[in-house]
Amino acid sequence: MSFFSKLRDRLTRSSSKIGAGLDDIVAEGAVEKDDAPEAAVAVSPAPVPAPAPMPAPAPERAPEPERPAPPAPQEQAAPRPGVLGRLFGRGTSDTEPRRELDDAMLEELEEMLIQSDMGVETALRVTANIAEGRLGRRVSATELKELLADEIARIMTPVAKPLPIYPKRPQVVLVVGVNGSGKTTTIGKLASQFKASGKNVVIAAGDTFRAAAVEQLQIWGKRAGVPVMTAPEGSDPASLAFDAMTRAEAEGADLLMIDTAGRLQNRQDLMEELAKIVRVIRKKDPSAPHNTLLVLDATTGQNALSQVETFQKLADVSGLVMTKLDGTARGGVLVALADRFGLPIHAIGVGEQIDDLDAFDARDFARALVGLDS
Ligand SMILES: Nc1nc2c(ncn2[C@@H]2O[C@H](COP(=O)(O)OP(=O)(O)OP(=O)(O)O)[C@@H](O)[C@H]2O)c(=O)[nH]1
Ligand SMILES: [Mg+2]
Repeated sequence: MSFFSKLRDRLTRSSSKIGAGLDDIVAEGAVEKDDAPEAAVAVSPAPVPAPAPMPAPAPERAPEPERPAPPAPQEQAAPRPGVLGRLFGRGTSDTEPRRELDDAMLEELEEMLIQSDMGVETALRVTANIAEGRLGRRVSATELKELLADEIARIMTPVAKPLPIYPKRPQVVLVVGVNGSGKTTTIGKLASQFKASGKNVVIAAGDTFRAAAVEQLQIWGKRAGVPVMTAPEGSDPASLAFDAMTRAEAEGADLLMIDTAGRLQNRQDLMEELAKIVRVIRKKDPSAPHNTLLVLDATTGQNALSQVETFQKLADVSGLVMTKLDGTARGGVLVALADRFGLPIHAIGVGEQIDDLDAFDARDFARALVGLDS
């Protein structure tokens, strides 16, 4: 299964209710309008041979001639375009209900986007962009989804960047985040993927708080054929990071991925410990860590925004990985993050298996989020 299909399936199944929300918004408004199918004939006096049945409500006014054709060229070839299809230059989707894009509809759209954790500011701007030049027009849910996907993709495209690989050896990748966000799993997945692409990878199990975290990494390490450096439980993670750098250098490793213990933003002591890890790594290589990945759990919704703020202060976050997009109705938070911080989003996770993590693709994400096919 392609990553897009997986993303779309999982986002639509358990997450983004955006697609369904848009269907509802349009359907609701279309029903409210008291324009029965016959009205379509009334407003289109031109004789139409073999009119197709038209469950869709009629437009209340003549469509504007400069209206761009919706991006569904294949539908033009539909055998029975119908009256509305001709009016709007559309084919089969003329059976879709349409609703006039007015203030009430925009408010509902805004509300729905805010509920999907897109954040108030981003939701307002996205809605305003959709409204621009289209007020008073009648749109179908599919058109609305296309418009929304385009807006989201426009916000996300500048941040969709795979983890950059530098010529520096070893390239040090420090992985940080709050408890349970998916750091260890993400390291396992990334290490396996880099190893499979021919990179020489070393992992440092810098979560010295929990023995289970070390075991978890060792399992991933075995699976990927990647050495995992560990230290006794309770020992100083900064000194493990230092030792790991020494070993990675000695072995000529391409990548050193350093796992860290989960830390909540309000645990000052743990946050200082993180700063210490960075200081110690820099003693070995002033340009390290070359990447500081903040792993965020999509199910935390808006809280992800404050996590970015806090970790940025301490650890100079260079990029984000968003996990658990398969288990949440809050996928919109990724749009808010991109809009607010502009930090690169390197990868997204949609499950617990190794191939459930992939590079972030703005267009795929936008279309999956609103429930459109690729
Ligand atoms: N559904 C789903 N589960 C995930 C994903 N990524 C990680 N998980 C699960 O989330 C749980 C926590 O993941 P970990 O990788 O242990 O998280 P962590 O950030 O290392 O946790 P701490 O070390 O305790 O801070 C595990 O059960 C993972 O299997 C994902 O993309 N989707
Ligand atoms: Mg962990």
